[in-house]
Amino acid sequence: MALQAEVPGVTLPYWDWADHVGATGKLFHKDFLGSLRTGAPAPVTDSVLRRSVPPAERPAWWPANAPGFPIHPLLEDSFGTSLARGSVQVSWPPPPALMTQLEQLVVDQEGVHPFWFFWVVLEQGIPAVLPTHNTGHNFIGGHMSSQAFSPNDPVFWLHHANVDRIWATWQAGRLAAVVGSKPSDHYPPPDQLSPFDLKPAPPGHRLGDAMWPWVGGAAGYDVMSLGPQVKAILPDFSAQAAVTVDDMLEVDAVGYRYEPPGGP
Ligand SMILES: [Cu+2]
Repeated sequence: MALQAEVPGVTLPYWDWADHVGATGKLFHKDFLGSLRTGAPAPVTDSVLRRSVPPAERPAWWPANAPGFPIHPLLEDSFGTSLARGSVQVSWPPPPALMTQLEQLVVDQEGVHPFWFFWVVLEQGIPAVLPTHNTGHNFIGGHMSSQAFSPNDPVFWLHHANVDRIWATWQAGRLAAVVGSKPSDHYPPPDQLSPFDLKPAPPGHRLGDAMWPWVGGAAGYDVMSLGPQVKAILPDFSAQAAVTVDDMLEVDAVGYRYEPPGGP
């Protein structure tokens, strides 16, 4: 809703990993996000995401004072100040039927909250069986494979919009499957430990945790190992109220509505 207030009708595209309608070929094209590369990371050589784009090739909406798409020197993480891509060969795309199964994993498994399984598979995937979020980063490679600085590549936002979409689908399925449940029931109880490592969820992953950098005045809370470097160029959010994971769980209230892959 905040975005729509700025630009009426604006939408956030997502990258349909399961590629129902040939998404990969449509996104990674010289007329949109630029081509993919295999092998060692190297600068993108087509599209407006090149370091320098000749004036005649800039689209009408391109900012008049932008010569191209340089990467901030503090955020290039050894990949250089031109947007880089390039990867080793990974298993991709994920099979659509397995993605559907993941979205439907909404009921407790012998007393263990299903979010533990859903979260791990959505984030890490299952090697050689179900590539998901992490593999998507490495499939693109270059800046996208940087844990801290992958948002340099605009495809990051389409990648994470798909994470959010799958999560929203899972949440809707869980609300329907667990009669009388509410959005906070999408999360494991605070005292439940991970069935994988018998530890609580890490900071930033728990229901009441503030979401960095929107942590308000909380001193010492910082999930970024590169915090000082990033903070030097970030706006200061400390005067704003903290935003918690719980605040963001009601996707309907936040104003998101997702079109199915391939369009309505
Ligand atoms: Cu990511």
